[in-house]
Amino acid sequence: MLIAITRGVSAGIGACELTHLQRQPIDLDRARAQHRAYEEALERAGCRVESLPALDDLPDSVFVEDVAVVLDEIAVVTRPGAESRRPETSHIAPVLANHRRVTFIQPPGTLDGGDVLRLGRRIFVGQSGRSNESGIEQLRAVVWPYGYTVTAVPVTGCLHLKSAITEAAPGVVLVNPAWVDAAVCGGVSVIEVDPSEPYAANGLLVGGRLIYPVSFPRTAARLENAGIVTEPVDVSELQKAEGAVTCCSLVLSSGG
Ligand code: CIR
Repeated sequence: MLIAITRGVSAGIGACELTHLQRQPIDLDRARAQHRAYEEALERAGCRVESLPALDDLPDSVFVEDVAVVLDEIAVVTRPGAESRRPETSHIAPVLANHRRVTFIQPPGTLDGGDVLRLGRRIFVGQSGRSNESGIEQLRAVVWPYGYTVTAVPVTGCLHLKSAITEAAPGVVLVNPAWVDAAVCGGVSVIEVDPSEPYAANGLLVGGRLIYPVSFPRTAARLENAGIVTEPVDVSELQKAEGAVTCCSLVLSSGG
């Protein structure tokens, strides 16, 4: 059984952090409707959705992926690179404690879950504006006893490693080669985004389905040509906040 932890869209999302995008008005009602449809897609993929209440004073708190890394063995509460996001961690820690032993990234470390890509027992962490060497080293120290390797990966031009590369199917990654070199992952097949859709590398593989934004039809066609069926979701309002599909949930196995 899979559990997907989500959090409602903050009424303050209009004041979200933005790094690579210009601020645009976000329609809160539409964002909330899109988020509910995303939760329904998670349910169709076999998840029990644990939907947490919105935190209206924390604009980016819908992006729960960034505040934790959850493995079968342990949960690591991160220390987000953006200072405005650090208070989100005290809201997620007690929720995760219902499911896992919880450990915390300590200063001076910073780590955003959006930088953490797990492929089996291999964990890749983006060296981005959000995750620093100390954060990566602390994650490595926590997970190596469980048999995970941690590899730091340079990323340029985007917010997080998973803006640039995600797992699209077992053994297959979807990548924007302008932002990251997929060769670092080794031993996987690679599908490149359509060059006209630079933000298209973020899909959420869950329960054998790829939850994927409707806004990238050319890359979706590439995925479908490769035999990967997508579960389309419209997340246009969340994309204005520099979010994507992985970032709105923490998926964990309830047997872990
Ligand atoms: C931020 O800059 O932190 C948010 N506005 C967007 C975070 C998106 N997170 C993700 O892709 N993992």
